[in-house]
Amino acid sequence: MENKFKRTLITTALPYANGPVHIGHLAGVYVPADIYARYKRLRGEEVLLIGGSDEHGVPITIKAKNEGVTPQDIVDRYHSIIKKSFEDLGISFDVYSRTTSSTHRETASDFFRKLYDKGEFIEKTSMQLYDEEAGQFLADRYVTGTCPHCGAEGAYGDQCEKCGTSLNATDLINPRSAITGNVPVLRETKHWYLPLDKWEPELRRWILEEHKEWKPNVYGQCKSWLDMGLQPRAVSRDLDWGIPVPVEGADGKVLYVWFDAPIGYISNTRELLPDSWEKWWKDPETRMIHFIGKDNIVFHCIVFPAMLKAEGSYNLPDNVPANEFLNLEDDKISTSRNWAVWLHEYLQELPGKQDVLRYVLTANAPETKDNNFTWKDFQARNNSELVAILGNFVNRAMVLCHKYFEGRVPEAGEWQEIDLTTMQDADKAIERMADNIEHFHFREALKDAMDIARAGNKYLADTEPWKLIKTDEARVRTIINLALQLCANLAIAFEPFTPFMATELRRQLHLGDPSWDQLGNWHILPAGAEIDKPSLLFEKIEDEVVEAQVKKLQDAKKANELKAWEPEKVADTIDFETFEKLDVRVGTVLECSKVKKADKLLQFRIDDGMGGRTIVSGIAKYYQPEDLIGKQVCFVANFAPRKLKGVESQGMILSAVNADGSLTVIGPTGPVTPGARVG
Ligand code: B3M
Ligand code: ZN
Repeated sequence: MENKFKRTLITTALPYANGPVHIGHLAGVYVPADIYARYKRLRGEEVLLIGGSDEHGVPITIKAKNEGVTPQDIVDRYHSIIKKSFEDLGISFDVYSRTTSSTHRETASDFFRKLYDKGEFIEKTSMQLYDEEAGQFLADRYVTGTCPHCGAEGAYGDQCEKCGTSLNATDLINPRSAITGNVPVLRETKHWYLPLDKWEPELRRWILEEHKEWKPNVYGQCKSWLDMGLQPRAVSRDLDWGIPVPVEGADGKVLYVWFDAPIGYISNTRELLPDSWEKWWKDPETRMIHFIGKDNIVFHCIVFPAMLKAEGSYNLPDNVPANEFLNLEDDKISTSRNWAVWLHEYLQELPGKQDVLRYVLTANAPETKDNNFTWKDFQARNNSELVAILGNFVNRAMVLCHKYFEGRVPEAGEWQEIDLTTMQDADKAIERMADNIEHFHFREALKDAMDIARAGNKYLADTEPWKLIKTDEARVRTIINLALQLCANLAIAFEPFTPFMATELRRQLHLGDPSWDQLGNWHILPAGAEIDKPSLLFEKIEDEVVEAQVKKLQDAKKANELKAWEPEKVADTIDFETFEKLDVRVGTVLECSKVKKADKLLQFRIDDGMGGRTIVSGIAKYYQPEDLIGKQVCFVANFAPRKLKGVESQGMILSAVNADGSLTVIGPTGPVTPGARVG
């Protein structure tokens, strides 16, 4: 840490309490923040890890309305799911609170009031859509209509999901209120705006000149916002869910969710440390780091800093190491399509595998570009890295110690060259790891940690103590001593990444609670000290386990497609004569076989009561030939014959097209004489 700082305040984006958290949130924000916090603690530095749920905003009210419950019910439900799942994954928050807490309400209110009293806001009136029957202004998401760009129906007041264009609610053609379905009217409303333009020159200097070290994706996004020019931004909304605007004449108005949410970081620090929170926010020797995803960059690098500047007594963040997005099985994670791995479900379905998830998400962290999570990779990283490299090395070293030296750390003799090179390799990895963590390169840092285990495996393979034991026990003492010292180093190095394993390994080695400084200490386990019999740190993950997870995703995709299905529009009306032209009959399938060189086609011989006929039908994907032999089917008997793959088809077998596109053959519900007409 740079010397000018004494302590680090780490904040993590407050997840919206309108759903559980998924692996995308974890990889982008919570796992890296936790690695950083654990590392700092291990170094003995003063650090706080702040988290909490974001419980305001329109989506929460919409979800509540759809479910017929109150917004409070929604946030109570998801706050507890989220909080518990973070705890179970070992995210080591010093505080995890919520924006509906009384401390937050007071802190956010006071903050607004201070800016108001200082004259930092401008008041503006504008025309907004209003639902007269519901008696309320309509948030953008509460208005739907036709997209003015692509003509799609059901576009929202802030965005058309069909063409992706962002919209203003007043741009929609034929706008409707989502509450009553009525046509909204325009009505004048007053709001408070933070003039970001006023802060633009200072923000430019602060970011573009003084923080060139920020990650290129973060710096670049800030630069393009600044280059476009900043505009005043409304910090209040007409809504009945949120923190009331604490000034007179603001009935029915609440703080905009993006105004109160970042203040949540302050409130939660205050809730944890009512008497000493200020030093964490105002002492220039405190370094503040915001961990967020890329969609939150502008709020954390421009809007919140402008708020803090307007207030005047707070520090600005020193860094905002925002990450890109994580995809799942090569597809964008989507809450509405249920294309996600939900943390609370993972913890239930793969119990005891917290470290594996933490490891895989770190190894695939979307640090510089979008990255991808697949269950196959999850399995491979577990089996060929955690089990085969890390677990295997530790296990071998400890087993050998028990086999040859009764589970006591043998005394090392004089180091030989290979011992010294191994130590040097490990020392270098340790040094790189610290540097990488300090610079938020957690993916690289994890590789460095793994390199210590790699060095250990190589050491055992090169020295072959199991052969040497017959001829040179003294040398074997030295080798096992060093191997165990490497294990102890691994127990420290992995604490930020896989804390459950690290705790277990420290316990097995009777290591106590060593600090980061002990890394590179090759005498950390004293000779003669006892160690436990090793129990496996990681287990192999079998195919069935990941196959079940992939199937779960595919099922979700299917269910989603079905939800989106609508029956085809009914065709134009016809008269009886036209109907009568269609000659549909019932027949019995006598033979059925696949058509050669045509994977879609089945060939039927049908008893049609008229001497039989051959029909070819494109249903091979949905039926095995033997499924249909003996069954009765309906077919169009006067369909003009045509050749399919060289076979003449004399009619058409009727089938229904299901929502997922599959076909089901249509037949009578009871026995029918072959050749009978349907009508
Ligand atoms: N709840 C947005 C999000 O989850 C928002 C973050 C607030 S951080 C102060 O993407
Ligand atoms: Zn559109």
